[in-house]
Amino acid sequence: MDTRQRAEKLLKSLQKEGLDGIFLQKDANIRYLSGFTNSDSYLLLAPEKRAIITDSRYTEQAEKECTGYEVVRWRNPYPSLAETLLTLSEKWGIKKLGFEGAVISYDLYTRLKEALEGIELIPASGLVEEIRKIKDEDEISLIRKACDISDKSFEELLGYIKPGLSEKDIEREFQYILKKNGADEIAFDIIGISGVKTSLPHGIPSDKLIEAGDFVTFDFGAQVQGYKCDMTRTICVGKATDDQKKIYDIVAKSQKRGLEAVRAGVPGKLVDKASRDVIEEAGYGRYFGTGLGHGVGLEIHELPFMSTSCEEYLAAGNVLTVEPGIYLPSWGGVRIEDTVLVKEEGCEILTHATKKLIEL
Ligand SMILES: [Mn+2]
Repeated sequence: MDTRQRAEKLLKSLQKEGLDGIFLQKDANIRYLSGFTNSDSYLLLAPEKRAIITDSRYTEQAEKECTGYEVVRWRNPYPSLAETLLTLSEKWGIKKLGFEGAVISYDLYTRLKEALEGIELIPASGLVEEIRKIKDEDEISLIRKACDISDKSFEELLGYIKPGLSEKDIEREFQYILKKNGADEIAFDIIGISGVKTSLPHGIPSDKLIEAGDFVTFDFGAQVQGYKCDMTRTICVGKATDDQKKIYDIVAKSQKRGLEAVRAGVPGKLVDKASRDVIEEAGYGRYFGTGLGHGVGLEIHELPFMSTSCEEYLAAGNVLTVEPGIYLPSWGGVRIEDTVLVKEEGCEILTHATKKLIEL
């Protein structure tokens, strides 16, 4: 799907909402609709009209990247953003303008409200995100590539890990390996934590040294042309104890059940339940505090979500994570996470690193 087709889809949503146009600030939405790969810019869209509003740092780039868009430069010596928006809206005949209430600051909203006389500002968050939930072939192939790079890089990293290195040493090496293997960027800050710190679902790598017997959890992903992979593996440095094996096996079984439950037409909360039941039946339900998974694409966390309360039905073309975990304070934790593509009859797992407990 090219950016013009994506814009057409959004225009249909605007029509349904009774809007004449929409003003966007979220980078991922702007990239999706226009191909613009940088930041700090805005997009204005109305029937037959599309503009990127940016400043002199990005105008040349936007002109090259955003086919079909008028590139409007604002900031010194040109008028303020609010005035720019007013001029365009009047020219394009916009009376009801949607904006991302969940994204723009109160300050910007206040400035726009003051300046846009005669134009109704209507909160309309999530319209682009709703379209982005279903990935097209091009998007899937980029996510696939990001997943392949992530798998390959993890395999390579395993040869580097040994007791005496710090979490930060390993994080730095991992970033290097991911980029060397073709990642444009790291999809998000790598979580590479060890020992008792593995009970922190989003722990931060520190100077802590890896010790023999430590669990080490890696939550990581490559990014390719904006598209992300999100995966987690927990390994043991040295021989795992019976307790470590026991917790690992419960999470692995839970993750497998979750994967088996993913398919189009199932509400997210049922997939969450299939996976969560395994952990609850083993008596660790209270140590699995997160939802089971989330959509992934241009953003690391996007629609749809899978948690105990998600009524939304999965659809073919969703790309999701399945990531149960058990986190035992002051002891440690295990999380196993794959990125998967939802299909009519099940799912395709896009991350392939082994889920057997690795004992280095
Ligand atoms: Mn995740």
